[in-house]
Amino acid sequence: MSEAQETVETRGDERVDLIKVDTNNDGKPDVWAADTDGDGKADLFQFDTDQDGKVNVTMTDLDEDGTPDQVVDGDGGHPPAA
Ligand SMILES: [Ca+2]
Ligand SMILES: [Ca+2]
Ligand SMILES: [Ca+2]
Repeated sequence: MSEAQETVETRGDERVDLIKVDTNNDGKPDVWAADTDGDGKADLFQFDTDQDGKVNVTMTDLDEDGTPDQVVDGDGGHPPAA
């Protein structure tokens, strides 16, 4: 983990997790797709790649065209709600 964590820009501030998946069935979600601006479409995607419950990779799709516009290590300043 780097100390100066990058922050990603999101479309809005009202995070709603549309998808939360526990891919390895350890009881903790490891893939998230969230809507931050209330339009019902996911624009923030996060992945816990080492299964410690903390996000390792964050992607935002600012124009919601399905292609990530920004990808950073860590949670990008947007930790998932517990
Ligand atoms: Ca959205
Ligand atoms: Ca992790
Ligand atoms: Ca995009």
